[in-house]
Amino acid sequence: MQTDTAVALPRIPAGFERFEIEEIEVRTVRLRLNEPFETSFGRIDSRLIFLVGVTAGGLTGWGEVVAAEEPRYSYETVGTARHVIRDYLAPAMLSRSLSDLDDLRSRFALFRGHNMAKAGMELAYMDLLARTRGVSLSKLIGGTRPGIAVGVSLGIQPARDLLFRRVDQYLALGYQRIKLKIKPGWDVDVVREVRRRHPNILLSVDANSAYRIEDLPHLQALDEFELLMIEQPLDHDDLLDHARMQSELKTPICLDESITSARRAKQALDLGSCEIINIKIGRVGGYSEALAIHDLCFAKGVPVWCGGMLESGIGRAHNIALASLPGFTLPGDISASSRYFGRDVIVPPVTVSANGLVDVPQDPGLGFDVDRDYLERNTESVERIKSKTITA
Ligand code: OSB
Ligand code: MG
Repeated sequence: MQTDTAVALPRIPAGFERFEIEEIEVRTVRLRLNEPFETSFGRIDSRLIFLVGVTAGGLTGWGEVVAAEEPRYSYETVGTARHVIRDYLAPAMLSRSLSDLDDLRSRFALFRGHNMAKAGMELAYMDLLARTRGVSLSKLIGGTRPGIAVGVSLGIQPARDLLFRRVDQYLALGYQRIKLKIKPGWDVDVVREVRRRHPNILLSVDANSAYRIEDLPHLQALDEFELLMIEQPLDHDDLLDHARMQSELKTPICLDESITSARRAKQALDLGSCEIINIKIGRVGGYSEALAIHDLCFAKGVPVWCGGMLESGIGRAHNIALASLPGFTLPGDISASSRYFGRDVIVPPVTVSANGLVDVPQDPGLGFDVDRDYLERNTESVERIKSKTITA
């Protein structure tokens, strides 16, 4: 039996507060992307950002539901999340006073799935809790890093030269790791050329489930490029074929889509389906599950890193707090606000230093102000949910 080194991880300290949630605001805001983002499942030019604001005692906590408009990365969409929050999660949150994160988690556990919707609500609650206590979110969850290492995720480009230029541009900005989206027809040759141009950078690829186990011989061609990892080569819900593939591949497999809970993470590690895990708070249903996956991997010495979903600054600020935990030893997909949007919903925007670090804010909660006027001007829909009454 493996004996894990005992590690004392700081966890959310118990408090005495009980929240009477007064209002839950559910808002969608359209933000144009600076440049279209293309993956193996399609191309988008804007993000319909889904924000949740939870108010109690004169303070508002903010969360973001990372679901996209179409069910491609995940079965959840903006539409399903709006339905599930309005009809199930918000009533559960408002039904009686709230004692702690575990109380909220157990109310939501009565409903199956819909992790992104649940996470949006948990995020808002955690920001509210941190603001109420006057501590940063990072401090609240036991973060230890003053700054986090970041990389950039580069979509499939209309032409190779455009990709090579993007790579140079982001390296010049200081990003510590380049991740290339791949799919059949945009993979080995592209990666070979990027590696030839940059023999020493941290380089990884993300397939978003574009391959099948039969493609193993093709993907083995990537082994010579000393990639940091190949992310999610096979189906979104697969663990077994990933384990078969990992046993034949030198390049570490990192799972993204397949890891939807701490239990799935443990099963993936037991099976040998991956050597690295990408943690996205939205995909796993919120902080409680993200922290559990972090702790599991930390105890086993499995590296984790924080994934991204082209979030607005609100979701990004939560990612920064999460990535300040000690087990996040690889650069995250947490780029500067300007990599995504002309203007972000938070002030100040997220910036990346010349050595590829993002500062972890020390101010209470998310540590950024929400630009409410800008939100208002770009809002597509807003609902305010109070106990049992929904007003537009
Ligand atoms: O697979 O990591 C992914 C964006 C949307 C959906 C899935 C993914 C991504 C990214 C972008 O790779 C990461 C980012 O926010 O910069
Ligand atoms: Mg991914």
